[in-house]
Amino acid sequence: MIETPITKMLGIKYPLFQGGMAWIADGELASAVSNAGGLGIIAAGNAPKDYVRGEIQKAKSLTDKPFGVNIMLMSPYADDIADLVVEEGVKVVTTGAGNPSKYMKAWKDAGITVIPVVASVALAKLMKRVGADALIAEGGESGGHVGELTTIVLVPQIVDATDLPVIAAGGIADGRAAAAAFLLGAVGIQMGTRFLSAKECNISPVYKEKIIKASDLCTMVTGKRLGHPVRSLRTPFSRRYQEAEYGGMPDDELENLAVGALRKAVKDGDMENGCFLAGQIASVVKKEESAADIIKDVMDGCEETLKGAMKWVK
Ligand code: TUI
Repeated sequence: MIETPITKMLGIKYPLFQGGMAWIADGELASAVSNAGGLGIIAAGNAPKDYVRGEIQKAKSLTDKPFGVNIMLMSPYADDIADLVVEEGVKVVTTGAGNPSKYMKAWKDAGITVIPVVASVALAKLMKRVGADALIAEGGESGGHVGELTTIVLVPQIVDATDLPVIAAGGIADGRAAAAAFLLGAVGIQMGTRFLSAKECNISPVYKEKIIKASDLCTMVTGKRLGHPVRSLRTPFSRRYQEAEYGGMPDDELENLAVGALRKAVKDGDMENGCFLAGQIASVVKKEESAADIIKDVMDGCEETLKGAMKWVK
């Protein structure tokens, strides 16, 4: 059993979060993770308020355990979702792809536990000042929108930057990597890519198959030119995007190329036009299994690795 400040703060059994993956992390996946003792998180992504409200209500009907909502701050609906979490009495909010300072007072007044994703020491310090309860330090190995630093470099620096509990994310899909995160000073882990293979994860079978068959060099980062680097599987779409990016396509045309691409991957498994977000650790994901089995495998492996870590110490 691994108990840390984050299990105590949130009232959860395991210090393990499921990442807020846009169009993927719905009420069903989040409630399955929460029922299994982790923290399930519904992703608001770019979705409007009514869609997210529906997923929150679904999760409430499927679990009596705590769950969270992730707010993607670049979304045109971010302000609406910021209100929604207060209206719906959501207990935990995580944020990504931006600075959530302007919402902090309203969330804290509503008694919400706020855990922003940070990819730099400066944002970590700012989040401490504006009242964050904990931080998620997400390295660039992760899928989706990525920062500059890797997890092994970022986590200890975020741990040292404030006295807040830190959850490590990016490149973690098994017990070995989870144990490494604890050794870096994290008190919890967040996984996205590993949960893509969960039975309760409602993505196209093509997407799941691509993750299970992925190899070590299967992802790439596109979007740097527009200032929004995104890690995804190498597919005909991502290669075409990369060619356009470095071939001088005008910015507005390049932006249009990506419109709706996440949805096309998740719902239709469309390899030509869909963007299949995934972390570099995808090749470690070997089979489809329940969220509960994933959590048990990672936490058992983590304990075993941590106990075994003493074997070189004389
Ligand atoms: O947000 C994510 N991952 C995401 S968001 C997303 S949807 C999207 N679609 C198209 C373009 C871009 C995004 C898919 N995946 N992870 C959390 C995360 N946040 N990673 C890095 C950051 C981050 C980066 C810079 C957070 C804050 C930040 O600085 C903001 C500032 O203003 O200082």
